[in-house]
Amino acid sequence: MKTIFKAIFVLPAAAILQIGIVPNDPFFKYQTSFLNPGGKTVIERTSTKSSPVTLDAIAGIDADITRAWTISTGSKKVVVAVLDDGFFYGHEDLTGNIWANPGESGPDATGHPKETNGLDDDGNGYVDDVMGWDFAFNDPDPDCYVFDGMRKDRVQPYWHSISALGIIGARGNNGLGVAGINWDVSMMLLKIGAQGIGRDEKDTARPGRAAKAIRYAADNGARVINWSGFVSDPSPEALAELKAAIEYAGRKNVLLVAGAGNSGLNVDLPENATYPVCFPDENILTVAMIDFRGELVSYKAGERVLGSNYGVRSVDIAALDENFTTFLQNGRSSYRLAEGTSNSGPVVAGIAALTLAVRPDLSAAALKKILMDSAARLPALAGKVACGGMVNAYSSLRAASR
Ligand SMILES: [Ca+2]
Ligand SMILES: [Ca+2]
Ligand SMILES: [Ca+2]
Repeated sequence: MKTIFKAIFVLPAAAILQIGIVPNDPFFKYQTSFLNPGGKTVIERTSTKSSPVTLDAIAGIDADITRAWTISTGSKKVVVAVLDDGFFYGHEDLTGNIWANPGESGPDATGHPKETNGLDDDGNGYVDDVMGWDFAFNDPDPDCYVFDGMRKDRVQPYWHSISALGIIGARGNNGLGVAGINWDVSMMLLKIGAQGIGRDEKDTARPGRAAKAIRYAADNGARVINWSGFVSDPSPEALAELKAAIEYAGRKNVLLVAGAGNSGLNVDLPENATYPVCFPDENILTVAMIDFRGELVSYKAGERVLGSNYGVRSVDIAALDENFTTFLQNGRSSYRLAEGTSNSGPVVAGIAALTLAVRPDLSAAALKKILMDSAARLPALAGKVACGGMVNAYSSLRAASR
């Protein structure tokens, strides 16, 4: 029996922070995005060396996860597809929450494992797709070990996706690492690019790979897709193909959650449009990022002002971008504070999945409405994001439970 304890603490700021279930994961104490006690909060940037950062935080500016856990800690039955550039699925705190395609698992008629028998056992058009698929190299292994484009003689792991996986579904209350929003979940891994592709050169194939991946997710049981990325400079044909795939997913009740982007722009303006964020489709939920004071993230980089993209027509909701979660360092499991809308998006995707664990019958439209209607309104978000608020897991699960 794993230890779970409940408590309500009175805070120095005289505010009463309501705390639900606190898991036993050792780095949960740094997961301020899940439970923000407010005040000067010192946390570590990484798990591997001391590099403390002091947060000037306001109590309750968080995703209210610990109270949501009093209602549900997730379900393996909920499948979340993650689109990214390759996955370190061997991370110590992620194994166990990676999707196992039931049609490609277990022994086949001749006793060979369906996972590796070279056959398309479930007839879905993909051979041995047990975790998902690598749409970049067209093979069943969506791994993060790729040619880096500059030195083809060197193979190195790529890390971008790993924080999304940890936020959505690091194993919770297992006495190790961090807790994901979903202690239990099934994460389908869909690799749509690789380091070296689409970074230094125009990656014209990326929208097509994303479209295929979205259709795969919709056809193979995913209810939520997280895409912490975008397509840059796509052709009209490529955009149309991508939009058609998202509409297809919508007809299968799949919600696509996308980070709004980190350029600090009003993406409602045509010259700033970015995709998939600016598609009008009802089954897309787009996510801005806020800091621990509830302000839209904005900072100067030289002469430029960067930060969260926004726009009341194109951007729906906000979440904290700074999440202490899983990381990959020197090819090994580690943990660190991750930033950007690549990480605020997965907070919302994770809460969408947790909400479906409570109410699996929700349509994509109903799920999106619950997430937006139950968001905690913040003054800084008025006129910036459609619902004017930050996602709140407890309120979402309560609304879904009614
Ligand atoms: Ca198959
Ligand atoms: Ca097989
Ligand atoms: Ca853990």
